[in-house]
Amino acid sequence: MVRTQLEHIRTVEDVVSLLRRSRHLIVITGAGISVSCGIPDFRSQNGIYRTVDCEALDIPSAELLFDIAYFRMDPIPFYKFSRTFYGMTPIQPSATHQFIANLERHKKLLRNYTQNIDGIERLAGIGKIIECHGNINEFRCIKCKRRGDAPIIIEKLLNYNEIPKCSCSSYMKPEITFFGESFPKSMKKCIDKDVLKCDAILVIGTSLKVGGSVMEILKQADENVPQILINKETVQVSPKLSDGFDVTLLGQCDEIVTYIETRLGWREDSPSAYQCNLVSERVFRVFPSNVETTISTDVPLTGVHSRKRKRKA
Ligand code: CNA
Repeated sequence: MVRTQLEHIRTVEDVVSLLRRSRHLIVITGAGISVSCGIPDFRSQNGIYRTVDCEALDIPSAELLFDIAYFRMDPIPFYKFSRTFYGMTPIQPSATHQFIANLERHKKLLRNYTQNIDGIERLAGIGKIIECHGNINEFRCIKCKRRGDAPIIIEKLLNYNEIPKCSCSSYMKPEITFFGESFPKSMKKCIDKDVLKCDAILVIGTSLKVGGSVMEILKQADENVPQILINKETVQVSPKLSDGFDVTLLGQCDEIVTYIETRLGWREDSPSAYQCNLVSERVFRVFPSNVETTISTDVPLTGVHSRKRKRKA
């Protein structure tokens, strides 16, 4: 059955009161929440898929970097590429990671299901976390499954360009779910349990294109559970599943969650430091009101918006 948008959740005010009363929030996150930490996402203008130098890495397409069959055949392009990532220190959690940690502190978080592999949620102190696609800072042999010593592997990769191998002479692979690999069964069990309890779903910084893992949450949740999107661009859930998010808040996720925190009284700043403009029914753009800046979106927004829009002070 197709889920229909809820009549009583349609404005920013509704989202704020929802978060005020919510006790069992599921927060689904994606690469967008780590972009301000300096880690590009997959599909944005400056994302990995558009910026990776395939020629230099000697791969036919950027998607193959995270393809398990390709990795088994030749792990060198992946490790060459990921050196940049491992070399990034120190990484600080974004305002959005902190927001999720604050939801947990205020006893509102049932679970954060992240598709991210950067492990920043742990740095931010989020305890109720499921890393749906694993963590790039842990390693295991692709053959004998022996665990690798991460600090040594990373140090040798960065300093000597050494591709990590196991004592059985097979390659070590970071414990992330590559395309072509299945998701852990434990995650499915957790989703099955959590969807029965959750009272709202917040989706932040993801195109939802990878599907699989987190789409199960949206599929299985009761149709009366509110679904809110916070993202730089609109995101279409399959029309077979739903006629859309109840409310969409467009903009930089760090700015939107900061605004929400001010409205919840969790911050000193005044809520009037932000503007919330109606874009179309149930869709709002949130941004700091004192900043004159250019908003860049990767796709034209429904109706009135063009690719680049000037913010008014
Ligand atoms: P994606 O398909 O690249 O989508 C990212 C979404 O975030 C897009 O819709 C963007 O518009 C949006 N976005 C980007 N920046 C912001 C911002 N500042 N504020 C609000 N929205 C923003 O990536 P998904 O997460 O949807 O795809 C899941 C993949 C990406 C998983 O398999 C991850 O492992 C993989 N990934 C993870 C990381 C990481 O761990 N940091 C980085 C890159 C890719």
